[in-house]
Amino acid sequence: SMKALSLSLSPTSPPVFLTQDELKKVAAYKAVEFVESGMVLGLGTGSTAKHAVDRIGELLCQGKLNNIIGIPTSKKTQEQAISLGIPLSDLDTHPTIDLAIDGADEVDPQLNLVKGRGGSLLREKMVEGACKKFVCIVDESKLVKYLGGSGLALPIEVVPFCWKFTADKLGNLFRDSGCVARLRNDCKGDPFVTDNGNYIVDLFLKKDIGDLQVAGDAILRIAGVVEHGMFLDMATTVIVAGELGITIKNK
Ligand code: ABF
Repeated sequence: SMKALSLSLSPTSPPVFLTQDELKKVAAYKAVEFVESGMVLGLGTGSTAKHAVDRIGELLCQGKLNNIIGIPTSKKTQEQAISLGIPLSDLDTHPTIDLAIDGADEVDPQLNLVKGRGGSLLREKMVEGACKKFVCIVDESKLVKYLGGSGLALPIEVVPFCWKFTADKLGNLFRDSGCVARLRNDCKGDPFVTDNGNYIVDLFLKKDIGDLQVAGDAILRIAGVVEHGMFLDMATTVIVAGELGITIKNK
């Protein structure tokens, strides 16, 4: 059952309008309230998760948290955590994670997610799949009626070898949905390369793709595909920060 709890940010004072980045920070700080000393923590990637990692570093530094072990979901987050003095480990050493905090690109009403606009979906899926609790943090702009509904792409990590062949197969899979498959480029116009040395094919879906589990399995059956950006039934909690307050949705 899904329960939603709305908390007003300022019940008595007049409304304060927050920027999108401030909303991300509100969601991130709320999630960090779930962190307890001694936990093994999955550390997310992206501009929302960055606030959570900063906050964890701050609480460690102030001595309000102790014995935390972080498992980063990207090289970027690894660097951030190191700069904050957060002790780090990996999934080989810590195959079970107490809690992960990470952002998303889209959240549907069942708390299914699209992730990977930041390019770190594979490590995120490995880490968040190993968590007892996965708290996803978003501002309200990430809420969609169905995955793909924001018009943003569904990212797929593929091996560089003959990526066009893989991209064509991906596009054909969703041809009925008017799908366009496009290789992601970096700012220089070269292929974007993930932390794992792979490429990303972005699938632009024109409409609802139906059963997400079926679609995800079909994507994974294509040779050359490493992982897709749908995180189905993985988030245990989604914290949404909006202009009217924080909403906490539990699976
Ligand atoms: C990570 O960062 C990714 O899974 C997702 O693609 C992205 C969201 O970034 P932001 O918080 O900057 O919107 O969570």
